[in-house]
Amino acid sequence: MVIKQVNLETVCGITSVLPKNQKPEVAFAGKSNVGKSSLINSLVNRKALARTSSQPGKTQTINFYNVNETMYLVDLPGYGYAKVPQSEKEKWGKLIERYLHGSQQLRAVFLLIDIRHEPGANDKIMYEWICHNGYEPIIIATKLDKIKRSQIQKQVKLIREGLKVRPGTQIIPFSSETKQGVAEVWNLMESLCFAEEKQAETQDEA
Ligand SMILES: Nc1nc2c(ncn2[C@@H]2O[C@H](COP(=O)(O)OP(=O)(O)O)[C@@H](O)[C@H]2O)c(=O)[nH]1
Ligand SMILES: [Mg+2]
Repeated sequence: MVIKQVNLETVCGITSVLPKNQKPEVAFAGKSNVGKSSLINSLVNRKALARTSSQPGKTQTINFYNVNETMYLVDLPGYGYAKVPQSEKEKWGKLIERYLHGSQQLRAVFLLIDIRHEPGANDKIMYEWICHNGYEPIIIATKLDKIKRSQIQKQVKLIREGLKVRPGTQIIPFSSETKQGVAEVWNLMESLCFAEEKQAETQDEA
């Protein structure tokens, strides 16, 4: 997709009313520091639209980025930040649950996992939780530039087995440094968000 315009349209905290958007949404989940903000910046070709930081746990809101007035990229709160009290974690959990359960426009959920590491307990919980809400998570294995090419298959297998992914689950290696995977993620997002429109167009043309 050619990015003509992108803006942070809605920011929701634990007490917010979630927006009833009229355009398709895709959401991104993952542990703090996994590279979620960097991924969103890469996808929309901006350096600092979504804040990136080496201080994890700061952006505890659901952020809706409007892309070209045609769809939304939805940044979910990062989990696994140890310094946060349990009561806060539960509130974020409820907020994410409220969103996954309530969105009428959510077409896909991407779960980000650092390609260098085996998925942790929270990653497994998140994976199951997304499935439980009726979505088939697509895995993005981040920070691809940090491993050798020869390690990729082994690490992907580690993620596949660690999360016990459902058969047919896609795992896309990705790097915000080299932009590897950007085109693949966009192809997927476009087919998930606009497949019906495309079909209608082809029918019109015929
Ligand atoms: N080498 C490398 N570093 C990355 C990549 N993605 C994110 N980072 C770094 O990881 C840290 C956390 O990234 P951020 O996007 O803020 O993670 P978030 O907490 O999931 O939003 C930052 O220092 C980023 O520069 C990547 O693909 N490659
Ligand atoms: Mg972030």
